[in-house]
Amino acid sequence: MRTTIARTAVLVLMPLLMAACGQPAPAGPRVFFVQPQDGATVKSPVRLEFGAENFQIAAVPAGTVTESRPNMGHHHVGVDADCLPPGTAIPRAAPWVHFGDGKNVIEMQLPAGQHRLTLQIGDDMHRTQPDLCATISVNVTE
Ligand SMILES: [Cu+2]
Repeated sequence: MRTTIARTAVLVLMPLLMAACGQPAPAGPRVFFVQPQDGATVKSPVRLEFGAENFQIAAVPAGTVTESRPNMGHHHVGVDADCLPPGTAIPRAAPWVHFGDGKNVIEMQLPAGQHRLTLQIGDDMHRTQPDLCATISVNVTE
C-alpha cells in the first residue's frame, strides 16, 4: 500500500519536476575566462582567452565615440585588480589592458608569483556594465 502511494507520487511529480527543469530561467549576460582556469599554475607568457555569453563583443567604432551601442562592448583585463563598480570608466592605464579591437586572446607577460586577473566588459565608452566581470587567481612560475 505504502509502495503504491509512493509510486503514484513519483509518477505524478516526475513530469512536473521535469517540466520545471526543462524551462531554464532566462540567462543574463556573462563574461568568463576560457583559460587559464581559476587556481591554475601557469608559465609566462600566459595565454589568456576570454568568453562572453548573451552579450556581443565588438571592436570600438573608429573615430570619436560619443555614445555606446546597447548590449555591445569589449574585454578589459586588470592585473592584480578587482572588478570596478558598474558605470565606471575603465582607466586607460596600468593595470588595465583594453581590447578595443574586439579580440578575446592575449599572450601576457606576468612576473612569477600569485596574481589576480580580472576580466571586465566595458561598452564603447569603456564604461563597466552590471554583472559583466570575472576574477580568477593564477600562480605564475618561472
Ligand atoms: Cu576599453
